[in-house]
Amino acid sequence: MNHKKAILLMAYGTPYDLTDIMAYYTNIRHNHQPTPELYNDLVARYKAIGGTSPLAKITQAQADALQKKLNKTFPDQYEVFVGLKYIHPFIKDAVDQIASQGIQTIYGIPLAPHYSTFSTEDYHNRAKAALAAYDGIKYIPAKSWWENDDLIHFWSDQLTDLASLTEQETTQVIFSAHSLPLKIIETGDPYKAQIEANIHAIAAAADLKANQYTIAWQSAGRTGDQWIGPDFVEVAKDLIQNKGFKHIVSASIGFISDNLEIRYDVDIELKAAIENSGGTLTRLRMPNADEPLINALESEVERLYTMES
Ligand code: FEC
Repeated sequence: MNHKKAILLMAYGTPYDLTDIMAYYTNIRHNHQPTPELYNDLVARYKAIGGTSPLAKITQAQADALQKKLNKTFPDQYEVFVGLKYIHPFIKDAVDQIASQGIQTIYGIPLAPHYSTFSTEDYHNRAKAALAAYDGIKYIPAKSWWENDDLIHFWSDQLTDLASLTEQETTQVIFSAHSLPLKIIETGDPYKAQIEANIHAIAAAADLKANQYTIAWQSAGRTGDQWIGPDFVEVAKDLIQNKGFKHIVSASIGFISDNLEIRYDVDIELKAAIENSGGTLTRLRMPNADEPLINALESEVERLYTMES
């Protein structure tokens, strides 16, 4: 038996190169191949950001940095694993690896800080389904960790540093998170409420007044559903074209990593819409594998340890 505990970091995953896109997209669509139009549209977005997303490297860097930090604070107690939702190494692969090492306890942490039945609960369900093949491995899930002070201050510190910009009457901060189909929220899912509470907490920490920021949603999927809105591109255009704003600060607080939704949806699509309307865009940095994010993950490990004991 192995006395260590496994930290299973679970993330979305991203194609490693253009040839992975069909299988990846088919997995996202619950085993239905995308139409040629949808497929070509996604390929074009990856090509526009250089062919691949930085997400794969960042997810691994987050795991490596957390392992290093845990080794220092709690020597010989934790082993960090990565399991992905839509591409290898899948969550099941990571669970199999953990089981093969004789580890008896897993702390499951989604690399997405807000809880949703659609996103984070699905990570846990995949881990639990894989664990059904093994007896006696304890699984302790992290529900949501957006309230972590290091993470809140990661965002608010950047806004404080931009005070000379955000205090101008012609500047508006747009906070955004990934949209979800409205039908998910209507079942009582707390995702939207958590995102809004997170935004108000960041704004309060940065001393923003209510008229200095707006909440909007980004990256709605190409499905027939109605999604949570308003969409951040429409909001930004309206602020510049109709409300007298000139500068937009984008804070994409629903994500922790640079990925396609940041590099394409914000850096290309949102930027073009703003500039074509006569405005300018400043985007806040993402947490990636920087110290505040790794501190937040370590705090989550400590919280799960307390819950377990
Ligand atoms: O390669 C990259 O860097 C992008 C990775 C990526 C992340 C991500 C995060 C979230 N998504 C969420 C919800 C949905 C829903 C659908 C959906 C579809 C896509 C498609 C791609 C994609 N997502 Fe994603 N998402 C990423 C990538 N997502 C590609 C398919 C093409 C497109 O629509 O753009 C609709 C499909 C469905 O119903 O299943 C809904 C949520 C998150 C944030 C939480 C998390 O990271 O788990 C919510 C990163």
